[in-house]
Amino acid sequence: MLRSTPVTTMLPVIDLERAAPEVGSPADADRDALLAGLRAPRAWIAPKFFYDALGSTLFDAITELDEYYLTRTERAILRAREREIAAASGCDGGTLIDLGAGNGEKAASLFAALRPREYVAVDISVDYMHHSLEVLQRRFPGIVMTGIGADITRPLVLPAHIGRTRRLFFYPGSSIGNFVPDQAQRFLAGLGAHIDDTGALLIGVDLVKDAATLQAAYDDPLGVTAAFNLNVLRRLNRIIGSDFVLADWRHVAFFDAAHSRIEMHLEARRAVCVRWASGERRFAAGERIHTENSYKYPLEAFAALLGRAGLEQHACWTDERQWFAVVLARRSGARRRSDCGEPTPVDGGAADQKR
Ligand code: AVJ
Repeated sequence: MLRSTPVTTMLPVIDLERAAPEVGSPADADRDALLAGLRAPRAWIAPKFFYDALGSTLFDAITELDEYYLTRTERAILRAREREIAAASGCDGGTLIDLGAGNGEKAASLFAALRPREYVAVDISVDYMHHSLEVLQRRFPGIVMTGIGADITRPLVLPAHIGRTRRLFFYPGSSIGNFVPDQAQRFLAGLGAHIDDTGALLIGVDLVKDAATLQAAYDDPLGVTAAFNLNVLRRLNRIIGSDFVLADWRHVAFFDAAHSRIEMHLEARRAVCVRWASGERRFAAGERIHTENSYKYPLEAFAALLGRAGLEQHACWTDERQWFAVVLARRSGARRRSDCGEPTPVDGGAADQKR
């Protein structure tokens, strides 16, 4: 890749994942976790492994699908409510921290309304992010930008130069749904530790709805989600040197109402034996590898989860169908800054839940 423009050399992109390749590094932890998952009686792969360069591109393609309502619905909410969101979040002149930034477009669409002084993009796919951030920096030369390559499922470490007040953590897309509720609580509490009374969290949450709509969003007829799911096996082959044959596996996705989550799996089409340097695993025909949970919350359940994490819902915006919610949270008991002001009351629709 050509990295010779002036912007590139000035734009700090810090790769925490590759910073320390010695024993005990994130790469080793990843390999260990993958092997443990493969050897488990019910095999599993953590969803963060979806996002190599191709996986991130396939995810972007998913967001274009008619069936995948999440991204489009969230975008519509953010667009329609950006003024209220800006007023309620009080990020003006502060630091916008984008967790799982991807190409940064979602955050960028809020720059004009939020008016951050600083933008920090955090994403596990650092190569993918690097290019996007260069493009963004050229479009918004007035905003100080930093890219951080980091696995947000690990405790977040922010470089010392990142602003401490008026931080707005932005965690869109319902990525919180990848965590089981206990993990989600710990993750949110961890974010709370980086937020003072002037800070907030703006988070996207996919809401419970009819199973057919949910199912279609994760099993599209074009097969993009299937490709996204199967791509994780290519990734595995590279990371642990395994010999998965993609044609031996099939994409499976369904809504588990009891857990209120979509589950994605890869199912063996026939009996297969997968080998890697230090071992092997036999899969019977029909046996599955669990690759993702995507939790869907009732609004009240999500507010309760925030509460258990030491945060509280400050405002919430949803679409007409109540399919998706954008929630603004603060630390519980945070003293309101005098210049923050009340969020603009939203016009009375049943879709708006405010504290
Ligand atoms: C990026 C985690 C929000 O769960 O909807 C999309 C990932 N998986 N299609 C989601 C995903 C299958 C997505 N998140």
